Amino acid sequence: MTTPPVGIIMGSQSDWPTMREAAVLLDELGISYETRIVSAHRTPDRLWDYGKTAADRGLQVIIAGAGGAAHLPGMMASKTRVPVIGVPVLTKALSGVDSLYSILQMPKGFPVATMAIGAPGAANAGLMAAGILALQDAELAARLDAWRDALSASIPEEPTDD
Ligand code: RP5
Repeated sequence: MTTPPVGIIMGSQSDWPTMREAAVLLDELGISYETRIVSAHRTPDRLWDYGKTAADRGLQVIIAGAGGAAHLPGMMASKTRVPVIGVPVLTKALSGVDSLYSILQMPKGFPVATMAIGAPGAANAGLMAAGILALQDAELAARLDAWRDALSASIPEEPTDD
């Protein structure tokens, strides 16, 4: 089976409603991806195996989402040179600020491109992955430009009362 360019990984099934927003964007832009539940704490061996094989399998970008003690994106970045985009999942206890700080403050040497908390961050992760892949893919670049133009065109110039 051919490896898609993007891997979307998440710490739990409960992260999927958020991470699906990244998948929706990749679908819209015609980018294939795989999805996996990979928990830093509950399935550490799965995390290690995924990171160890990511580059050789041909993954080009990993989008990693987790909530709370959100160690998945950072640990994945420590295990592979494949760029990791981190998505802090919204939490009940601390509104996702715990997730954000867990992902954001990486030590020098192991970067994670950290997005906003929650669904907007997941959607932007999809767009960020598209932008990275578009550097080497002119057709994708054109689709991404068209997507951005359509978004701009959808914004009205004046507010209404409705
Ligand atoms: C994290 O704990 C997951 O990424 C998830 O955001 C959070 C809660 O997981 P569940 O208890 O819903 O499985 O590891």
